[in-house]
Amino acid sequence: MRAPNTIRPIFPRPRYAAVFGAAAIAIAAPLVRADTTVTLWASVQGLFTSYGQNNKNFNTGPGNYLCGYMGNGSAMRNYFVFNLTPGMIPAGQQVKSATFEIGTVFNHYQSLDPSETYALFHVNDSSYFDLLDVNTSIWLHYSTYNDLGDGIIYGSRELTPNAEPFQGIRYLPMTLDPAKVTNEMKLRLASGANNFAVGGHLTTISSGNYRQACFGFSGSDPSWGGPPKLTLIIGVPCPADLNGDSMVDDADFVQFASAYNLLDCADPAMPSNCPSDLNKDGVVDDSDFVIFAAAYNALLCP
Ligand SMILES: [Ca+2]
Ligand SMILES: [Ca+2]
Ligand SMILES: [Ca+2]
Repeated sequence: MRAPNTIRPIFPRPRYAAVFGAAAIAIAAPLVRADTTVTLWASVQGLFTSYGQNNKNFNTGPGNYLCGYMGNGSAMRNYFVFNLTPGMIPAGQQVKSATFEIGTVFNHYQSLDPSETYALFHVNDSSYFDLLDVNTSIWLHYSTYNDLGDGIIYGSRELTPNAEPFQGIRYLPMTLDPAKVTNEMKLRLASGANNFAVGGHLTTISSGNYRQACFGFSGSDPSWGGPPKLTLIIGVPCPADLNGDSMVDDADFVQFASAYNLLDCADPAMPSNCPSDLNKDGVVDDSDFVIFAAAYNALLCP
C-alpha cells in the first residue's frame, strides 16, 4: 500500500487569465490542433522460417502469419508492412498512441505452457518480404529471420488459450511505444521509403521440444475481418493537455484532480490508459502533480 498523496492540488488558479485576460484566449485559439486518428491496414504480411525461407511460396493470397516453434526443430517469425503517407506526421507533431491489432482464428494458441509472450520488433530490412521462394537462393535468409526477432521492441503482450473470444471480433490489441513508433516512422518518411515494417516473435519459446505457436491458419480464414491493423493518434506532444485542446488550463486540472484522488491507474474508475499518469509509473501522485503544475504554468503546449 502506497503512502497517501501529500500535496493537495489547490487549483483552479486562473493565473493566466488574470495576467493575460482575454488576450490569452485570443493568442491560444489559432494554436488549437485536434489530434488525428489514422488507421493503417497491413499491406504485406507473412512469415519467415528459421531456415530463412519466406512463406510466400506455400501461401497464396494474404500470407499466413503463423509464429512460434513448431516442435520439429523449425520456428517461424511473422512480419507486417504498413504503408505511410508523406506528411502524415506534420512537423512538430508525433504519434501519441499506437495500437496494433492482430487477427486470430479460433485455435491460434498451441502450447503446453499456460501463456506465451508475443512481441513486435524493429525491422532493418524488409526487402525480402515480397519475394517468392522460387529458387533455392531465396532459402537461407537467416539474417531476415533473425531481423524479425531482435533489436528495438515496439510492444508485447501475453497470449493465452482464452485471450480472444471464440467468435465475434477476433482482434488482439497490443499497445506500442509511441516514441519508438514516431522515431521509426519519421525516419522512414524522411528516407522516402514510406512504409513501416514490424517483425513478430514469441519471446517465451522454451527448450522443450513441443509446439509453442500462435496465429495458425491466419492466412486461410477470411472470417476474422481483415489483415492486422495499426491505429495511430497523431498530434502535438503535450502530455498534461488532458483534453487535447493544446492548452493546459483549468479544464485539464479538473481531469487531473479527479485522477489524483483515485491514485491507482488500475482503479476501474480511472480513464483508460491513465492519461494523468504523466511519468508512467502506474499511479497519479505528487510526482505527476509536479509535472502537471509546470505545464499548467506554461499554459500553451510547445
Ligand atoms: Ca513457451
Ligand atoms: Ca487542455
Ligand atoms: Ca505517475
